[in-house]
Amino acid sequence: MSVAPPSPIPRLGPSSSEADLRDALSEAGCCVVEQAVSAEVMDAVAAEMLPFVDATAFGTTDFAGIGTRRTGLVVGRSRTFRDHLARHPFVVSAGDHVLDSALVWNLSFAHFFELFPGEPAQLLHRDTWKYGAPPFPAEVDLNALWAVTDFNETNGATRLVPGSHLWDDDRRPVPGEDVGAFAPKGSVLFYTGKVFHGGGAHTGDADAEDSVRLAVNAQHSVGWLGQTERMLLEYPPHVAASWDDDLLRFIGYQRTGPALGHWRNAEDPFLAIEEYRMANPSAAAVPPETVPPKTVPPKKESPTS
Ligand SMILES: O=C(O)CCC(=O)C(=O)O
Ligand SMILES: [Fe+2]
Repeated sequence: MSVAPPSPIPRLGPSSSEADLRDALSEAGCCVVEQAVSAEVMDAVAAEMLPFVDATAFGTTDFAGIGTRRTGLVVGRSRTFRDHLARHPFVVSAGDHVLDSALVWNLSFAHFFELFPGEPAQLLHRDTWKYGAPPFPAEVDLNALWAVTDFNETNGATRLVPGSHLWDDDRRPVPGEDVGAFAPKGSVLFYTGKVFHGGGAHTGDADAEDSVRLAVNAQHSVGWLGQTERMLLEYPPHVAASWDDDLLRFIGYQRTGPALGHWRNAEDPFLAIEEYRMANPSAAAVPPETVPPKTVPPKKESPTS
């Protein structure tokens, strides 16, 4: 039986409207917003994260990828992520649309991904499988995968099955149904938790400049689900007091339902930040935003070559 060619991944630009973004996500469950930020912003994220990656272990399973490293604590380590990516207007609009069944939605995790030459394609999957729960009636997750380098035909651009967010729970993709999310550096790929997708095969030359595919994966989830990262443990008030209030709520300093997410005597957890700021007035001062410096990420050895 021949398979119908997959529909293309919708492509938007930095000046596309909110309506275009909503339509793309409703119909395909995914889209690329080309060059949502400048290449300099991505270089700054890479420069902030690369000092930490050598302490990160490679994956130990086919799914995690033995040629893939995922380094955490992106919110704390990358000021550029906090200032330019975390609450980017496209992210906020996409989350408000896809996760609209919940009163609030949060950042669930933010990881810095390195995909090295030689890494095979990842199993096509739905991210909602990670919860080990019965199928959800609505979308609970939304990914923003930021292209810190180009995503192209050879360096493992994510493969997706547009429209598969609407499939029955027992349907699985067959070969030929997935398409590559090619995207220039600075773009953001959105896909919902129900869209089948997976990292592509990295068939590129390990000796080429910029051979490692770099990405920041920010995943967002409805407020009534557990965040993937224990962010309040990672970013307690003495670490995070100077951050923007909206960002603080977004990482978990907020109630997440009518009677959910309390702190102490059923209080709003944002009070923990306010009390810390009152006791430590200088900690509340937000340092002025810096222009991201232009830097080129160093080349890495491939563990699979
Ligand atoms: O790296 C990618 O392109 C996607 C990775 C992914 O889907 C996952 O690890 O869940
Ligand atoms: Fe995934």
